[in-house]
Amino acid sequence: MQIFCQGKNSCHDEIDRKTWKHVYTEVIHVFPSCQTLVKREAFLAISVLPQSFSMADEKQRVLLLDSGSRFPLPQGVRFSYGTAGFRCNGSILSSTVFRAGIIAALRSLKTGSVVGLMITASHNPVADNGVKIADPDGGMMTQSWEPFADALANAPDPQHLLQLVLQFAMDENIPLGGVHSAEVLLGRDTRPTGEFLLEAAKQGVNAMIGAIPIDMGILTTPQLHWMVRSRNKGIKATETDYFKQLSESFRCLMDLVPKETVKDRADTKVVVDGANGVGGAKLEELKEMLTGLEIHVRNSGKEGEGILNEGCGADYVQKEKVVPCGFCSDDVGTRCASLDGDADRLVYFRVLSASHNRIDLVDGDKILSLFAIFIKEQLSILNKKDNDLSKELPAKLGIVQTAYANGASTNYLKQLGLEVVFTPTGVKYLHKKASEYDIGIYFEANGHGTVLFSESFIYLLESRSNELASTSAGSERHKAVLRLLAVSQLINQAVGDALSGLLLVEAILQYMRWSFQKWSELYHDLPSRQLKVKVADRSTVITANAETRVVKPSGLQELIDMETAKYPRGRCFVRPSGTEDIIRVYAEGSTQEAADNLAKAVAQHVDRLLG
Ligand code: 16G
Ligand code: ZN
Repeated sequence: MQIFCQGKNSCHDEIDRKTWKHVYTEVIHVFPSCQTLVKREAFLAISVLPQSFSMADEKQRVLLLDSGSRFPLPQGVRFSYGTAGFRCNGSILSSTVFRAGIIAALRSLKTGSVVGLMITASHNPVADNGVKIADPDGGMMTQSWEPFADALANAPDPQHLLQLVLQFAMDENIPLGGVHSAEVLLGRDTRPTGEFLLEAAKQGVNAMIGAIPIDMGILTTPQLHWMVRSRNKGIKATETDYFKQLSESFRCLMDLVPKETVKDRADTKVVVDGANGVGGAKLEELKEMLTGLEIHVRNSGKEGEGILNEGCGADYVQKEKVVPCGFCSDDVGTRCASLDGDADRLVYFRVLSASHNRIDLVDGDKILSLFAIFIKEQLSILNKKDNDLSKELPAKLGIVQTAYANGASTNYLKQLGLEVVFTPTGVKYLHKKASEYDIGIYFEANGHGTVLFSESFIYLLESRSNELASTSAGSERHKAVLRLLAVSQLINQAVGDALSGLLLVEAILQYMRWSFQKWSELYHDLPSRQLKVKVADRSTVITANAETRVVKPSGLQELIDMETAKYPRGRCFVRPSGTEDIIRVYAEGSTQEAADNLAKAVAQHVDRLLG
């Protein structure tokens, strides 16, 4: 070993990290005929180790090089962690998933907690797949690690990969070589490429000494996030526990529906489009544990039922505003819901005319409004003014939306006296903002959202519940506290979850005695239009103010303002997609024609400037 360094440094300890590359090159010249790539790489890595590195460190290097060589980077593709992890055609994703396994293991080593790795491409076509990492709190991986994730995913060969890992571990103070142990929970949806990508993820985790991959099987994305969060809180976290928590909190909410309303309660039947994905199958299991709700699943993903996300699912229904496959004229008037491929999005709809392919859509904005009304009502029952001020429990309630929220929904929520704030598109932004409140409700119009309760507020609710149970059990105030606690149990605290969202919607509709129509007519959406523009480089568009203003290229925002001013109630913004190589244009106006024209005019400006 030392031969290679003689004449350079007499002691390996003195080889600075920065000179490793130089030594690599040199060694490659000395031994151009090593038998195999793996052996040569492993040998090289060991040969440049400072003596202070232990055998365990050496083993780690050999392991990374060895396993890295089994997952070569595909040619001509650049991977980017994007809004929701890496995504592309599933057949070329194994090197990326392998590397995501390494990142997840490092994240677990760094935090000393369990993390998650989910293999899914959500609402995208069946041939696509993707991978994302869940942090110990069950939320998305911290953004500060995204540049490292991007670099690792694109490392051209095992040596670069090794170097990146070693450098990052050093920068982040992550002890390697098995000093600490790590655990990564792995989940995947029903995509055909999921199984072989799972194997790549396992090998990625196993490439870090001390890290253990735990295969949790086929899951919805929110189930995996829930499991990670629960495991780190010391709560039982199997799928059975998940179903138990959902069904029990749902029963609790249903038991608290005022009895006098039972006779004229809302319809208890809901038909659910499972997008031929994992959500449909899970809902079939969950529904067996529920009482007071009749769930019928279509597009459940069973053999012969149809293709994942093709002509069905939440994304299709919300974007196209048409009847999904599997639904027909028999369904006219029935309350229906759509999940996306990995069941983290939920929208509702009612078939108006199957022959004309018309639906009445209730999107994420209206689901948010329903949740907000219910929670506000429970808080006001709880804080009803009487002589005893000590019984009040003031809560900071916040609503988080993105620029895609229909303007009519924002007006409606503000008129209710609620605090509404905006963030850029992507769950990681909305979730973070919502967690700043005692109760934060966030939703994207596409149906991804949840209700977050702060730990301290849950603690206050629990102590208030105990107090009221002994002083005024069964009082309206007591029931309101119990309802809020049940909501915090039912609705996923880690990430938007279509299954728990569906149960909460159904329980609230029963409580309010609302028909679908009543809910749908809370406010009328302003007509809107979305367009995409293919551009040479989407990163040339930089936005500010939660994506509502363009900062770069200069002059574009002025053009948007000029076009928008032509339309009463006009609103328009453009942003680079986080998942596709395009610029998205969104416009609203008082008529559909106005929205269409505004979107078209702005799209033309974008195309002219950047196309
Ligand atoms: C991803 C995001 C979703 C966002 C969408 C925007 C997560 C889990 N998912 O699907 O929240 O609305 O990207 O896509 O964060 P776009 O950037 O292509 O418009
Ligand atoms: Zn999804």
